[in-house]
Amino acid sequence: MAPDVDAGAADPVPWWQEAVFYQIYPRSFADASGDGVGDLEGIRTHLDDLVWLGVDALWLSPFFPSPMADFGYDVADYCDVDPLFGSLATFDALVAEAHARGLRVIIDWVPNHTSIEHPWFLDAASSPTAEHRSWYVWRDPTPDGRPPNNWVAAFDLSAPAWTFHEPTGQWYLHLFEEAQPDLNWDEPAVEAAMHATLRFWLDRGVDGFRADVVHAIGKDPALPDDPPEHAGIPHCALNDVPVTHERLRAIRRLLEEYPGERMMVGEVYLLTTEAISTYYGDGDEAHLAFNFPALLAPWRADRWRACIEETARCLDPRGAWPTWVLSNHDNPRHRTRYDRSAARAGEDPATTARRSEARARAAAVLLCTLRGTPFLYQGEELGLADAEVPADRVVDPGGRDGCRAPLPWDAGEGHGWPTGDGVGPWLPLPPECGTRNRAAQRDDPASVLHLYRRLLGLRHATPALTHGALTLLEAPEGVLAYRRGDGPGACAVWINMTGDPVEVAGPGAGGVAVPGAGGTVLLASDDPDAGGPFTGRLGPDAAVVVQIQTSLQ
Ligand code: ISL
Repeated sequence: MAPDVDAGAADPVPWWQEAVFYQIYPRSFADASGDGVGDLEGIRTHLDDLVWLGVDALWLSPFFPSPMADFGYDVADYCDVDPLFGSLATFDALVAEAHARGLRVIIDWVPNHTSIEHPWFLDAASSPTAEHRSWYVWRDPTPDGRPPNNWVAAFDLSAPAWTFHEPTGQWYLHLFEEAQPDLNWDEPAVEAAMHATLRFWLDRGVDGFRADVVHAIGKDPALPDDPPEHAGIPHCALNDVPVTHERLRAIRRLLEEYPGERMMVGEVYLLTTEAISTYYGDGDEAHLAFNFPALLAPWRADRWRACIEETARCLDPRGAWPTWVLSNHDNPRHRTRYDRSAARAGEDPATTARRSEARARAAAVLLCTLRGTPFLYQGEELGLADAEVPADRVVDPGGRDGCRAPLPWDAGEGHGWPTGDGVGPWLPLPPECGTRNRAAQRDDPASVLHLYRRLLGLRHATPALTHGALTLLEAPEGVLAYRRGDGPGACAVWINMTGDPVEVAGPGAGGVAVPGAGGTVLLASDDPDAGGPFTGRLGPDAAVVVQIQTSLQ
C-alpha cells in the first residue's frame, strides 16, 4: 500500500467490513410490472443506478411467497419467490447481473416464525398428533382459561402473544402477529429444515443473510412470565438465552462451508449495544449485528458521542466490527425522526423546515464516516421524509407505512409508479417528490443524491475512512468530532448538530486540538464545491471531512 494512504488496515479485511450496504424494500423500490407493487425485475433494471451511487451490497427484504399479513415477514415458502415479485428465474437473473457489476446480494431470512399458511403450520394445526405439531410452540389451556404466560405480541401490546386454536384445544405462541406462529427451535427437525433453507439460497449464489429477530430463536423452555419491569415491551426483553448462541454458531459453521465469505447480519432487537454485542460471539456467531441504540439516537452530539464510546467499549474487546444504520423499514426515516424530536423539544415549524434537509445531509456524513459498516435504507439518498398516510390507506399492523412509501424515480405524473383508474402505488408517495425524485436529483450536483455519491466515493478512496481507528476529538458543545486513522492519510470529521454556525479546532498533532485550520477539506455536507484549507468554520447542521495535514500528524 502506498505510504501516503496507509492509515487503514494492514491485512486484507472481509468484504462485509469494507462494503456499504443498501437495503431494498422490494414492494417500494421499483415496479416493472406496473401493478403498483415493486418487484425483482424493477430492482434488476435499476442496478446501474445503484452502481452509480456507489454502494457495494444489497440487502433485499422478503420476497418469498406470503399472504402478506406482515408484508412478507410471514413466509409461506422459504424457497420460492412470490409471484407478486417475480420468479426464481427473475431472482437468478438479478443476482447474476448484480454480481457481474460487483454488487453483493444478501437476503432476509426469517427464522423465528413462519406464516400461518406455511405447510408446516397447516399440518401442525391439523391435529395434536400431526407430524409438524412439535415444530411450533403449543401449550395447554390454563385452568382459568388465560394464555400460558403474560407475553404480549409486537404491534398490539394489549394483545397476548398467544392465540387459542379451537380445533385442537391449545394455544400457540406468536411474538408478532397471530398470522406469524413462532417456530420451535428446540425441535431438531426445525433447525435442520431451516438450515436447508439457508443452503437453498447459498446454492443459488447469495452472499449472505439478514437474520430477522434472530435472538428469539432460542427461548427459555419454561416460557416464564415477563417480569413487571418489562411490562408492555414486546419480544425484546426476553429471549436472550444461551442456547441461541449455540444455534448461531451452527449457522456460522454452515456459512463457512461455502466459499466466498458468505455472511450473516443479525437483527438482534435487544435494545442495548452490550446485549447485542454478545451475538458476535467470539467471532463465531453473527458476522455483524445491527446496533439499534444508534438507530434510535436523537440528533445530539452528546448522545452520539456516548453511543460511539459504548459501541467501542462493547465491540472492541471481542474484535467485533460495528454496523451503523439510521433508517430502515420499521422506523420513521431519520429525517422525519429528527424533525419530530426537534418539534417536541419546541423547535418552531419554520426552523424545522430550514434545518430538516441540512440535518439529513450531515447525518449522511456521520453514517458514512464512522468506523463500521453503514447500511443505507432506500430513499435516504434522496433525503426523503416519511409519507403522510391517511387513515383509509393504512395497511401495516405495526404503523410503519410512512417509511415504506414508494421511491419516486422521476418528475412524471406517477413518479415511476402507475397512475389511473383503479391502479396506483400500494402506498402514497413521499412528500416533495416533484424535486425529491431520482431523475431530478441526478441532474443536480448540489442534491442529497450527489452528496451520498461523493461520500461513498470518498469512503472507497480513503482507507482511513474504511479501516482507520476512530478517536473522538474535543469539540464545542453540540458538535461531534472524531479522527479516522492515525498515520499519513488520517482524516478528521466534524458534525455540527446545532442550528447555529460554529468555529471548531483543527485536528492537531497526536490528537491535541489546535485552533483554526489543520488540513484540507475533502467534503462538506452543505457545499458541493468545498475544498481547500479548512477554516475551522462550520455552518448550521453542517458536517465536514478534512484530510489532516501531514505536518500536523
Ligand atoms: O417494528 C418495530 C418497531 O416499529 C420493531 O419492534 C420490529 O418488530 C423489530 O425490529 C423486528 O422486526 C423484524 O421482524 C418483524 C417484522 O415485522 C419487521 O419488519 C422486521 O424487520 C417480524 O418478522
